[in-house]
Amino acid sequence: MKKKALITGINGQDGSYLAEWLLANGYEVHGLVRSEAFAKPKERLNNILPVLDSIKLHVGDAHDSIYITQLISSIRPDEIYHLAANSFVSHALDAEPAIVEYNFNSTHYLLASIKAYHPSCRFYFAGSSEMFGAAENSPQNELTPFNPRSIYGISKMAGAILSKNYRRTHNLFTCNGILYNHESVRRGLSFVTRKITSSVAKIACGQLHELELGNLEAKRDWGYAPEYVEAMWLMLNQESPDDYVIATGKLHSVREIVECAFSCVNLDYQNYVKVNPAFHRANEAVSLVGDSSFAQQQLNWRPQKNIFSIIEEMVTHDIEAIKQEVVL
Ligand code: G4F
Repeated sequence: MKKKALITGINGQDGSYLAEWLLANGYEVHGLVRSEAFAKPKERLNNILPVLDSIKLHVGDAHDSIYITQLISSIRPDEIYHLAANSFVSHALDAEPAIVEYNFNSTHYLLASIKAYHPSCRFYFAGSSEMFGAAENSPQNELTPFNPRSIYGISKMAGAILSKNYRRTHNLFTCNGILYNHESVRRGLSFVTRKITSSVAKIACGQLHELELGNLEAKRDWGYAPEYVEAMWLMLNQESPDDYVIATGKLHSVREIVECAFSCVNLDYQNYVKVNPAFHRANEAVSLVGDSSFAQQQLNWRPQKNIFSIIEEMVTHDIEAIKQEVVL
């Protein structure tokens, strides 16, 4: 019999790559999307268009407890990947209640429903390097204490602790993936790599004349999204559950990304990039970099593609999209 998986946030970057990976590995794939996605299907469902006929889509909200209970009871999935979240690291005060409420409650409802109605189901929680925040040591690994500095990081830390608690107290098979930044041609346009590659493509095609960014010296540990979703699957397919850092272990600055993207179209970034303090973030003093040795040993997972080839792929993709009149 086919294994069944449910992915919340299937239409996002990670959800769509994970759906493809699971289908290729013989799974029956169910995906949860919010009804708002259907208001802008071209934009919000674009990532899953190629697999739309092969998956079962459920329209609902992960932070509607009754709906979640019904969904889990009716599908009875073998694995749940909880990827849906408010995932932009915003520092806007008015966004805080929604981020905390959605990110924490959705995780709680899923875990509580699994415990009550389908305790053999394995659960993946999408944690984040943001949970380390102002980390005490570098690089960070699974033993590094959490010290989040953004409301997003706080909400993710709470979800990860809850998920671990259901593992220890209720014996559920739950895994927390502590993923560092991971990019691809499906990255949302507001994240810095895609903001840069889509703007470079527009500049190269004469549709834009400058690019405004925040801190060019900010550094991140950037990996490749399709590789990171394989790590999620590997986590749920071990003998026992655990938490894993998934990272490249290499730090690069926003300036290096900008330089690389502009060099793909033979332009000098200094003629186009303006620093706008509105895009600066407070509390970003620490450059987080991950140590994924535990995942390398236990899961036999390794980061492969470096960020500069990912950026080249993204610029090429975005130029092609503009030529085909896709609005970026
Ligand atoms: O691309 P970003 O917005 O990603 P961020 O905040 O690191 O968060 C991403 O990765 C986390 C870790 O995996 C996830 F938890 C989270 O959900 C998300 O996927 O920003 C990257 C860096 C930051 O240092 C930011 O300050 O780029 C810097 N930056 C500089 N100028 C900018 C800009 N970021 C954005 N979005 N826009 C700018 O103009």
